[in-house]
Amino acid sequence: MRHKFGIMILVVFVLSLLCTGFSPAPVLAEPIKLSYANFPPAPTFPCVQMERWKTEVEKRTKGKVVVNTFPGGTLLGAKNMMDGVIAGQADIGNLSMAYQPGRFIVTNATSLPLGIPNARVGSLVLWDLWEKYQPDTFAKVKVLAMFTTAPTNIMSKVPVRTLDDLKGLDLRASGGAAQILGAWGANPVGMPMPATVEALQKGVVKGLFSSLEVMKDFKFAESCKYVTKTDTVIYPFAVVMNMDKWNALPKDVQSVFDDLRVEQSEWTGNYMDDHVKKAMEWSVESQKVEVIELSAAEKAKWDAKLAPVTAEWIEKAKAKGLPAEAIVADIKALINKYAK
Ligand code: 3IO
Repeated sequence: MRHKFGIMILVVFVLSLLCTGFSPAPVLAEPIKLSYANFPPAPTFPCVQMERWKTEVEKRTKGKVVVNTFPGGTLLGAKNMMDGVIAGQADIGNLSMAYQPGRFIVTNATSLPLGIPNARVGSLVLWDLWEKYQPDTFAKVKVLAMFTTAPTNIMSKVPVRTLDDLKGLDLRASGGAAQILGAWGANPVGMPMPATVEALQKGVVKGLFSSLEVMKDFKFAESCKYVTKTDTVIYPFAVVMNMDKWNALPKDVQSVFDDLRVEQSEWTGNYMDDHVKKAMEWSVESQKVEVIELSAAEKAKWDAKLAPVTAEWIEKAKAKGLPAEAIVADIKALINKYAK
């Protein structure tokens, strides 16, 4: 009896081996489906880069991975992106780090006034900085990309030609960019970018301080007829993935995602730089926007107001136990490296 049972087990074992061996499992396998949340509307740059990433991933994994994208805050909003991804409400999420300045202290140091000249350089600098310091705040997620906007400028309903024009002016900005506005004497009003549309319509703010591609992508040129060129700080962004979902991916898929990280970050920087040019051509030609350039003397006054900003950040970051001077020195060195 025992002997017969043993043979049965053996037969079942051999049969099951044959089955797995001959079944066309890879062809029949369901694709891995990943959700990707984003906070602004589909035509804006964070979503354009999301669609580009989706296309590349689906192509490079030969259909093994399918990415479902959720623009416009339909899955997660601007301020709960990081926590939502950690909790698994979305598998992947794109966030603007300026909305939680205290949470992303190291990476937000890229929005100090240190002279990042464009989004391509900003994105490469941010990536390297993150990789070097690997702040704890990202310990619970897999980082898939980091990029920055182009430098920020003032978009407003009233002309801003001098620091006096700026004094007490309500302008929308977040994080490091808001601090810059404050140092100039304006009144920074914090809110995520998508909320700015209504705030401008209702007159809650008179303009905003951000990268200029939003003039076209959010149609801000229809109400903000003035742009004051300051080319000051950037806004840093991150794309993060739920850690359990990352760990569950097959190795070959992980390699595709890993290989895309720097490429995607630089691609987004280049897209942004190019798109700012196109958006401003449209704004000037079809929306009659006036571009105000500060005179050298006026610019010197604006720059002087920013002189203490970095020193103050260093003091605060040091008090929190961060190697603040090294972080600032690294950012400067990386700007030199990539701006050449
Ligand atoms: C931004 C955020 C969402 C959509 C387009 C955008 N262009 C520049 C930004 C950065 C910014 O101002 C912000 O609030 O993160």
